[in-house]
Amino acid sequence: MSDDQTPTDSKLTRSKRRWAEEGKFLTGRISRPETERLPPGQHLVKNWPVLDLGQQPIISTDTWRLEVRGLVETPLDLTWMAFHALQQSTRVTDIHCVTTWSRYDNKWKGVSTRDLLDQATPKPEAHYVMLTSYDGYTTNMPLSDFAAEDAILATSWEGSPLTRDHGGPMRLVVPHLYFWKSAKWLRRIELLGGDAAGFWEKNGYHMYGDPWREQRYSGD
Ligand SMILES: Nc1nc2c(c(=O)[nH]1)N[C@H]1C(S)=C(S)[C@@H](COP(=O)(O)O)O[C@H]1N2
Ligand SMILES: [Mo]
Repeated sequence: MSDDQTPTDSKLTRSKRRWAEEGKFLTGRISRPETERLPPGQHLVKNWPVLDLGQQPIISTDTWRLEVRGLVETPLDLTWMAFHALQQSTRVTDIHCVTTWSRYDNKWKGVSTRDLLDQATPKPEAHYVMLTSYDGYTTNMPLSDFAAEDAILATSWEGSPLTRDHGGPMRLVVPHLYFWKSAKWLRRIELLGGDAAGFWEKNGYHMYGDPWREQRYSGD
């Protein structure tokens, strides 16, 4: 064995290092070089477009509730006050909408999905979530994506309360998936054993929706 055949330079180590650099075998969030910040087929916008089904519910924070249900040890019914008593966090994330616009560096404040899940304690058999909003909108994703480090239940954007047109008083933000997964006016989080299609997923959109793999439509 020559001197350069140290464990850090074996063939396997080198390919493992390359796989790590390429994010191979990873699911969910992959860190990428700055030059690849814009996913394929996307263009950058400075404004923030509004997209929804056309019904923007008016929800007073007095009557607002967030329910966590399904495969959890402790089902939750949180009032606005109880939600604000949880650990508050900030995240700065990019938005990638399936209609091809992206917007960089959005500053959110709210409760990280991890901190919320800690309160509910998912059962081991929980693998997916179904999200239901006050306008009747639904969307689905794996629990591990919902629990991603940068996912947040946001009540504030750029230092001001989240406006109603963008999902106020509270919306989900899951930055590493297309923005249709980020439910506005979120009301209910249900933990499930298996995947089930939400609104757009039943209407031709991809079940997972990774912008980096251009998973726009169910055939992609
Ligand atoms: N409750 C609800 N959430 C929703 C939607 C909706 O119609 N209802 N539309 C989704 C889609 S398709 C997109 S692109 C984003 C748009 O969020 P924005 O209007 O804040 O840009 O919200 C997502 N979340
Ligand atoms: Mo969208």
